[in-house]
Amino acid sequence: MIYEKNKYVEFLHLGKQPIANRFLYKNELQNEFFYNLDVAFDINSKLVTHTNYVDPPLMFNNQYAYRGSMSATMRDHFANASEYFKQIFDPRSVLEIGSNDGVFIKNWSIESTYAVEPCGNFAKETNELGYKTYPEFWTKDLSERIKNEHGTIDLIFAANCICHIPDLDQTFAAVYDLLSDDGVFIFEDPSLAQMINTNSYDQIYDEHPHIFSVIALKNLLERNGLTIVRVDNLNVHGGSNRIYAKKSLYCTSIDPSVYHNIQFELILGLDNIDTYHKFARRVEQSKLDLLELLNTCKRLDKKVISYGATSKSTTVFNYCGITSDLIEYVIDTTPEKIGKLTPGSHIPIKSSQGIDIDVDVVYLGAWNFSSEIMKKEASFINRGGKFITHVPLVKFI
Ligand code: JHZ
Repeated sequence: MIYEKNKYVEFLHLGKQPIANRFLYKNELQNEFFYNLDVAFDINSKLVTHTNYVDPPLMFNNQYAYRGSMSATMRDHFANASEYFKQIFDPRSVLEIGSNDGVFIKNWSIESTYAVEPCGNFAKETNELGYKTYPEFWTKDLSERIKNEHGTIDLIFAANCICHIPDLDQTFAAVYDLLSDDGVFIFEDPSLAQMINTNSYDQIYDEHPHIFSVIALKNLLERNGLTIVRVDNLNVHGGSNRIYAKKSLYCTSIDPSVYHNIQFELILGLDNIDTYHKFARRVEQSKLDLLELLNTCKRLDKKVISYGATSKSTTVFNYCGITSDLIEYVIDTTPEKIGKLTPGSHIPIKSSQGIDIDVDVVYLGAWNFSSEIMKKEASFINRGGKFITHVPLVKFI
């Protein structure tokens, strides 16, 4: 960890974990990479962060499998967000950090939108669509080059990206350099408050070295000249926060949502290590409960599969020791995942054309899309099929 070693307290150990989005063919299993996933609370900044960070190129490279546009929920989410930002900020130029397959930038004009995406497969795709995409990690050096080529930027956006970057000080300093003086930096990531409240420990995996509270972000942004001016609580990805930050020197007003979110987090105890020790105990219980439920299904000879080959389920399967013994296969719509095996647990992934008729029980790996999935899979429910989730508690739904 890059934060001061003697000032953090480890509270959660999620065991040996693989690269969450590295889906493998059978012949690739031999040299699979594993690391210890341990989580700590930084006493100074109040940041929840891993004790060791996986080297980013091991996760984000030409074979990156996660496509943001695979769900209607997220396509609509980014279309609505774009409309809204146009209305209230009317930016002359836009830059997205971590543009993935272009699910956000596709709502903006090619002429004044730039993107940064270290996964070469996706950078190529959005460059071919006409969006100038830098196939690199976000660094100070890159932000200086972009400024020299295109000038300062009015709206810098990032969704599910900032919490992926180990060095937050460098990240925020690079944003500061490129942002226009009256520009806005907007980013959204899973909310620590929601994770703690709903026991969704599977938000923690290699790609999420930090899970953000507003309290920690305030500390980290302020030491880099940026002030949080507004916070929106979003439903997506199991509960996320959208943070609006401006240059402190030019910021004239702060929305009450910032104060309200910080008060809420203080009431939850997110500034206090005891909260995290209690959370760790609930995570252990969640593992026991899920294993008991899946073992009961097995004893009753029920056919159990999983829905969505998610990064989140990589954490659950490897932490709980779930293999194809308990979950026969996983279904997913992403072409890059189909025909491969899940990381570490090596459960086969099949294409999703509805849930097969002989399936009795479906574990929701993509529990964050449960409404979309339930609607799509109404016939499974109608014929008596059952979904299982572990969020907030292990249960049938
Ligand atoms: P989903 C990824 O996490 C990784 P994951 C990343 N680190 C991150 O931060 C979050 O996203 C935002 C499939 N699916 O979005 C598509 C169906 O098959 O929960 C996806 O593979 N049918 C960048 O991987 C998966 O489920 C469907 O009907 O935990 C969902 O993955 C739907 C709705 C989804 O993210």
